[in-house]
Amino acid sequence: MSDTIFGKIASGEIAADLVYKDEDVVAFRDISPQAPTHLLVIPRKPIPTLDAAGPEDAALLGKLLLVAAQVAREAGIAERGYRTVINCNAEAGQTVFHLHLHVLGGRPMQWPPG
Ligand code: DGP
Repeated sequence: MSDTIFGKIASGEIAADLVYKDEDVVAFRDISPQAPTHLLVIPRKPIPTLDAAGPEDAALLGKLLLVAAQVAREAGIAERGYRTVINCNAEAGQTVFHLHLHVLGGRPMQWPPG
């Protein structure tokens, strides 16, 4: 298992406000929300970045997106709209090196992102 904070959340070693879990994926509320709804969807597998994912992860990456859509619907933000974001490496702002997908909603989003 990963040594990152998200690996510890996935294993249950550290608590988080979980909104979804199954054998492959966990989703929980971001500790520092950037929108009224800000969820994180992570694989249990400790893939450090999107760049480190390989063809063997294709089904898992697809599942992350489907879980993101499910938790967005359950959070009540799907109809108005929401944004999914994966920050990859330092220049994109990645700070936790366990792959995670942000689900942000509940307010209008700007484009392009800053
Ligand atoms: P990123 O910048 O893409 O690596 O996003 C990391 C996010 O993780 C950031 O929005 C804050 C969140 N975060 C960091 N530590 C914790 C934690 O211990 N618990 C929870 N729930 N979220 C965390």
